[in-house]
Formats: sequence, structure tokens, C-alpha cells
Amino acid sequence: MGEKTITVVLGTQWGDEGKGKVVDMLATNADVVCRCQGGNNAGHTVVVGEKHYAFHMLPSGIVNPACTAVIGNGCVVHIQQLMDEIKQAEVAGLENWQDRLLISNRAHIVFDLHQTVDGMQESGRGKDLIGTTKKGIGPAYSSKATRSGLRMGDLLGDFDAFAARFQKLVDYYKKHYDGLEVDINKEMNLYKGYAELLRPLVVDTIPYLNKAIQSGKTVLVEGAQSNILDIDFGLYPYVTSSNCSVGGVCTGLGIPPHVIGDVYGVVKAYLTRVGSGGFPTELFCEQGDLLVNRGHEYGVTTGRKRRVGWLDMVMLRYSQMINGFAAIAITKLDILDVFDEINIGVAYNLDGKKITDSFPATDEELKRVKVEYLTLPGWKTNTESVRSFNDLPEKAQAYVLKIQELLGVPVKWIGVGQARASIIELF
Ligand code: 2SA
Ligand code: GDP
Ligand code: MG
Repeated sequence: MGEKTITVVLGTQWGDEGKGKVVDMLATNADVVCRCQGGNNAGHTVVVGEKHYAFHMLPSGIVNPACTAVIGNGCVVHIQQLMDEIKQAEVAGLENWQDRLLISNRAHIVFDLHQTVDGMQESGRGKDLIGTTKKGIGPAYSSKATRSGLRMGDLLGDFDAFAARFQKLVDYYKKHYDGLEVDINKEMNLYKGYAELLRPLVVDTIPYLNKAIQSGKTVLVEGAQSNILDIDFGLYPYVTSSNCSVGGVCTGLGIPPHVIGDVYGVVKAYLTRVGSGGFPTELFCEQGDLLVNRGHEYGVTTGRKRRVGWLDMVMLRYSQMINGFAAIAITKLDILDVFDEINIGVAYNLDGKKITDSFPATDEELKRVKVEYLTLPGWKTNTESVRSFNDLPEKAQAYVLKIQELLGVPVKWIGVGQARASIIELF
């Protein structure tokens, strides 16, 4: 078999679109599933029958027992929390992960001190807090950017050199963060143990992946967070610290752009976010409470209540421009089943100018936009058991077709429930 292109699943909005469910569905036919960015700030839910998984660092496709899971070089990994996650997933039903989990030797390590500093940075921001998950993501990527980070390969190499560089990292952070305590000996003892535990899992994933692609294996990439949380394209500074958009696939895995095949965008049928920053279509009324309650809109990692609002087409068109989705999956359509009317934000007005094909670069601007809405009638019918587009109520069909028309991208899947089976495939 010759070289095959890879499939990519990305978030189009503010995260929690249901990427985990879409990846799980596609992974039933995949040989390899990869994470290319982020860390255990992610929370990806997968529901298979009675089994509920909450993945943070592990790629969701690991649920398929025939799938090899790769944590790529673009990721940042907290080792103990990864081990804890594996244990929890084992309880939920995960099998023989030892033979099919690979971690890049270039992935950076998230230390406890990164997580402590994440918390200290947040407390220091007062009312301007970003609302991070406090998983140490920003500080770990900062260490990477300032070239003082430590990687999986360092851990498995000369341990004395690793310990010396860790000492330097601690010195740096202690100088800048008053009250930061690190028991270096205790940490290094732990890390000696981790090194032996991880030795069979840590490899150079770059030749592994490129060979897998060249030999015709089916490779799937699971994006974490989303376009509007991307460090470059998101609503800076209310973003995460990695590239969650399509560029992160090449840099986070070490694969050339021509092997990227279909990039699928996951679109929640309404909009949610956790953390601070402008949110033009945000709802503060009963309709918002209904979305939170029906959609169980609470963070999978932190348990925080998510902010909710109407679908925002300006945001989606911007995501489409950057990522070039071949098709989209609309998830959680069933959550809208009880609404009398459903709004879609179709344009922004900022200082008298209409914005439809770009996205404000600053939070200050985003907070000032006035949203132009299109109102569609609700279908007021339960859709959870529907499995074909034609069986959806006409008004639900009209909502989906309107999104497709406004975005100019085909809708390939519609999610109508949490379970793996609760999905409509259109083509
Ligand atoms: P961080 O921790 O530095 O990446 O936070 C920076 C911003 O990125 C947002 N962010 C997320 N947004 C949605 N979902 C995420 N994962 C969890 C989930 C979140 C949770 O699936 O529910 O449990 O709270 C995620 N991870 C990061 C974050 O809210 C900040 O706005
Ligand atoms: P991710 O971070 O993008 O993987 O999404 P999360 O797992 O954080 O949040 C999505 C939530 O919606 C999870 O609880 C999913 O099980 C759930 N979900 C996904 N698709 C659907 C759907 O079509 N309908 C319903 N009701 N729930 C869904
Ligand atoms: Mg999530």
C-alpha cells in the first residue's frame, strides 16, 4: 500500500465542541491516532455503551484496541497525571495500552512547578485573569520557548544532566516567583522512577509516523482546544499556549503538509466557552441556563460551569478561512430540541462597520461588537433517536442547512446525543 493522507479533527469555536466523540467514531477505522498540541488541559469525553471516558492527555482514539496512540512532539506532558489518567481509563475499560502508546522524545515535560506557577500567575492577574485550567500549560510552553524546558528524551538520557537542568529551571522560577517551594531531591527521585516507567513508551515519533503514513496506515489527528483558543489566531490573551489550528498538526507531529488530507471541523450547535474574554453572542437569561443544564456544560477537567451563547457564524467563517475544513460535524443538535426560537449570529457591527469575513484581533474590539442575528423557529421535537437527515424535523433540517449555507462547507455529521451511536451521517 502506498502513502495515504491523514485525517484531522479540529475545534472550530472555543473548545468542547465534542471532538472526543467525533475522534472516537473515526478511530474505529484508524491504525494510529495522535495528539499534536496541548496537554492535560484538554477534556475529551467518549461514551461507548455503558463506558464513559474522560481523556485529557491520551488521544481519544485509544479506546479502539487496535489503534496505536501517539503523543506528539508538540504536546506538553505531566507524567504523574498521565499515569493517573491511564489508571482511570483502565477502570473505565481501556485495554493493553502498554503495547500501543507512544510518546515523542521531543515532547516537553510539565513539572509540578509549572502548575504552581500557572496558579500564581492567575492569582496575580486580579480581575484580568485568563481562566486557565491551572495545568501548567502556559508556563511549560514558556519554558519551551525560552529554551529552558526539559523533554522526554532528556529524562531518558544522562540523568545527572537532567537533574542539573532541572536545578536551573527551579532556580529561574524561584527567582521570579516568591514563595515557590520545590523539593529537588524528592522530585528527582520520582523522576528516576518515571524514566524507567516511560522508557518503553518514549520513541522518536517522527520517523514512526512518517513511515506509518508512507505504508498506507490510517492516521487520525485529534485537535485539542480550538481555533479561537489558538495562541496566534485566538482571542489573545484569552487563549491557550499552543497552535490548535491546522498548522499545529505539522509542527506538532513532524509531518509534511502534503500528507494532510481531510480536515474536519467540529461545530457545537450553539456556543460555549470557559475562561475570560469577550463573547458577543453570550446568553445571560433563562435560555442560557437551559443550554447549560440540557448540555451539561461543565468543564471536563476543572468542573467549571461553561459560559453559553448562540452560534456565531463570524467566528466559524474565520475558523474556516484558517483551517479549510473539508466538512463539518455539528454536535449537540439535540440540546436545542426544546427551544421555541433559535438565533444565529450572522454579522458583527463595529463602529458602524459590518464585519462578516474577519474576526476582531483584540478583546477590547470583540467586547464592543453588536451582533446581527438571524432567528429560526425551533422544532420542539426529540431528535435523539434520529439516524438519518430526512427523519429530522423539517425545522431542524432547516437549521442545519442554514449553517451549511452560511459557512459554505458541507455538513457530514450531526450529533444528536452523547452516545457513540447518536449520530447522523449525511454522506
Ligand atoms: P490553559 O489551561 O492555559 O490552556 O487555559 C487557557 C485558555 O484555554 C481554555 N481551555 C479550554 N477551553 C475549553 N475546554 C478545555 N478543556 C477542559 C474541558 C476545560 C475545563 O474539556 O472542559 O475543564 O475547564 C480547555 N483547556 C483550556 C481555558 O479555559 C482558557 O480560556
Ligand atoms: P471536546 O473537548 O471537544 O472533546 O468536548 P467535551 O468532551 O469537553 O464536551 C462535549 C460534551 O458533549 C461531552 O460531554 C460529550 O459527551 C457531549 N456530546 C458530544 N456530542 C454530543 C451530541 O451530539 N449530543 C449530546 N447531547 N452530547 C454530545
Ligand atoms: Mg473538552
